[in-house]
Formats: sequence, C-alpha cells, structure tokens
Amino acid sequence: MSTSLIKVVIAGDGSVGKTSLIRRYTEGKFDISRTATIGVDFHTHTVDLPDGQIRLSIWDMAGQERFKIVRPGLYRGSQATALVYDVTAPASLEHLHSWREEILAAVPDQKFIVVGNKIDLERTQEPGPARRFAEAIKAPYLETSALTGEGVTDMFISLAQTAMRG
Ligand code: G3D
Ligand code: MG
Repeated sequence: MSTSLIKVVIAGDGSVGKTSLIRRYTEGKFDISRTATIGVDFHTHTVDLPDGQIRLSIWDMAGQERFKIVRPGLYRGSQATALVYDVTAPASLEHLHSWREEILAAVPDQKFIVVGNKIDLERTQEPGPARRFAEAIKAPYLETSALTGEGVTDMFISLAQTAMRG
C-alpha cells in the first residue's frame, strides 16, 4: 500500500511558535536553545489517520516571515495551511487575515486551520475573535502549547485531515 505525501504550510508572524510546534510534533521535544533558521525548512512526518497513514511534508516559514518576495514560491503545491497566532500577542491574530490573503493569491483553493499557540502563558487575546475568524473561513480552530505539548498532535492531525478533504 502506498502512502500519499501531502505538503502543508505553517504560516504566521515571527515568534508565534511555528518552528517550536513543528519540533514538538516531529521530534517530541521543545527546544529551548533554538538556532535561527535561514531559508526553507521542512520536515517529513507520518501521520496515522482513521483511514490509514499519510506522509506530511511540513513547510516552516523559517525566517521568511520578513521576506515577502520569496513566500509565494514556498506555498506552491501545498494542500493546507495552519494559520498560527500567539494568544499573548493580539496583533498576531489580526495579521492572520493578510497571511490568508497572501496564500490564497498563490494557491487559490487552499484550505486552512487556525491555531492559537502558547496557551501555557497568560493569554491577552480571548479565543472568541479567533473562533469567529475560523468559522468565517470554514476552518477548524485549535489551541496549542509547543511548551507542554498540549494540542500539538491534534493540530497536525487536523491539518492532515483538512488537506485530505475534497
Ligand atoms: P516562530 O518559528 O514562529 O518564529 P519560534 O517561533 O518557534 O521560534 O518561537 C518563538 C519564541 O516563542 C521562542 O522563545 C519559543 O521558545 C517560544 N515559544 C514557542 N511556542 C511556545 C509555547 O507554546 N509556549 C511558550 N511559553 N513559549 C513558546 P525565545 O525566547 O527563544 O524567543
Ligand atoms: Mg521559525
């Protein structure tokens, strides 16, 4: 039986925790001393779904948050995007609109999930507006902590299922 390979993108402002979420999921750990990544960073990981396994190729913006010009090329061929914000940084939620617009310009039929990260910290952004945003764009809404691991497996399962959705 062959395993399909699905490309997914993790997008959102710098420092919302994208790299930490991917590390937590693919390596099962939270790296305190992280190295600044330049260029494209991607990880491949097998996900078990009720209907079988799929391989996710997970593309991290890896410092490209600042380089708008190169981003459209990174989105090409992807089937779903996680729009990640930080529940302690309300501006990062506001910016998800423009992340979504940019991705849709490159991949018009893109499907999304919305993720609020850093729930181990004291939140300054209530989940209501994020839930409404997710509902409006027909995206699942999840919350995570890359630090404790809470919600992280669910996030990637949801992303895989969203990518597989017809
Ligand atoms: P990015 O890839 O979106 O830019 P990073 O974000 O994964 O590099 O994380 C940015 C900072 O937030 C890092 O701290 C990281 O340790 C921290 N972080 C990421 N996820 C969480 C989380 O769920 N909870 C908490 N408490 N911190 C988190 P530094 O200090 O290295 O900048
Ligand atoms: Mg990063």
